[in-house]
Amino acid sequence: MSDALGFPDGFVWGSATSAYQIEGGWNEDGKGSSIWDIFCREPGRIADHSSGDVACDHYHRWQEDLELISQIGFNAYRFSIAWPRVQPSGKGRVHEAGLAFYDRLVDGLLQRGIQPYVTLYHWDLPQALQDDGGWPQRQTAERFGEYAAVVAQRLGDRVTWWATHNEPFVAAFVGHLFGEHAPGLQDPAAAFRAMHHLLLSHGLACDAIRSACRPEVKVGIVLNLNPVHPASDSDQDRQAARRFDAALNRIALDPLFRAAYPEELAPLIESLVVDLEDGDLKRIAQPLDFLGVNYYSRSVVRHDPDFALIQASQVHPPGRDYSQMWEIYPEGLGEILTRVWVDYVRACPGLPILISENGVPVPDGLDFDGRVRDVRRIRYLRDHLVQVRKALASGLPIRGYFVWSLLDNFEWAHGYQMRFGVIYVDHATGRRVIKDSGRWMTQVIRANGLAPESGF
Ligand code: GCO
Repeated sequence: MSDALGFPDGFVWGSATSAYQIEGGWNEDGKGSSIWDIFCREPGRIADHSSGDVACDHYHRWQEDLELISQIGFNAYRFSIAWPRVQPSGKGRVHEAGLAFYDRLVDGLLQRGIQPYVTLYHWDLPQALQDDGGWPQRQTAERFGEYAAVVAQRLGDRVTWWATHNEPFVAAFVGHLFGEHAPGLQDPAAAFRAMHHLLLSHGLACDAIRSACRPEVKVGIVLNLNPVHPASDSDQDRQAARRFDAALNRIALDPLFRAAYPEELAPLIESLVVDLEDGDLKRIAQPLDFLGVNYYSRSVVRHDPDFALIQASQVHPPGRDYSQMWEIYPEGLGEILTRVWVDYVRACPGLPILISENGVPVPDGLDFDGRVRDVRRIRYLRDHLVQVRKALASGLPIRGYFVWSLLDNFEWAHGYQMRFGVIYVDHATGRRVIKDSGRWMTQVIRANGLAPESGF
């Protein structure tokens, strides 16, 4: 590293998206419906009554988007594959037109010198599999293994970096316990079973990818991880924070790295995951080639007897800095990276960490002269990159950083009200404008180090 603010040679600078959030083309070229296609049509599910039917129209505008990635200077791009494009009913028949789209995308990235980082599942389960019971059913994990094999056979000659899942916690609990994401259930048993099967399917997909790809393939998983802090020094709040950490972070980390669920959750897992079989945890705990960490914020937690499952819930301390969705807490990135390293990754020599998402929803828009001066986003990215730089300086094996997101896109239950992009999208016309944060990222990437905030 050249100087106090420089990053290591070869550091990966990327941006990230997901299929449902940007592609649109929801029923084109034989694509099957996903649970999000159906969920968005249910009244009251999406704040602005929108859907990903068109989204950023990336399905048609992908070449323009690749040009923009190039123009900003990112050397990597993380995107997800829509399972219902590849297998419209989630099993059996493989749909050539769907695979061909991703084929072109991968070729287009490689031609521009941008490394593809593929995520196989970013929450858009084929509806036909939901109709058969979805993630709470074990057979869905088996279907996912088959789907992984299909995609890996097709793209594995060119794609090195594969994430099986994005944020299994969110897919399981926000989708099956809080009911805020598809499929919109509020059922603890379904949520815990979904979590187990998502993790199991990760193990099955690891096997499938490794046997279909070149030996240098890198297989990992992407987790949402938050440091969890007690709302007060009381014993009750501290214990609540421990339980919350088990339910949010260790529920994925412990099975993946230690082949065990956290002991705080044992009674819930034993009573709810009725089909946990011998061998499942071993399959889940396959050696990883990388760990993807998505970081946005921390969780501050108090004892809460009203939330029966873990008697803990989140509070939002006054007087802090907030975005439209969460507290802005850059130190938390350093904290979670260090914790993941000490508690899990250090025991796996050679295992790199990727910051696979980091970004912020703050209001922004076109100014009179056509520029988007998103100064709060620049500040957010810079403050978080300072934390990454510090973690690198203390020896953590961090290989890359991906901004969430490339484009303003469909932010799930919030619809289009949240803008996370370093590229502004006019959702009425599809027009794209690189924001000041995108231009700032260009300077960071060129310098391979932190650019000053001034000038933007
Ligand atoms: C997530 C998802 C993204 C979200 C982002 C902001 O990882 O939660 O990967 O789809 O858009 O996190 O909420």
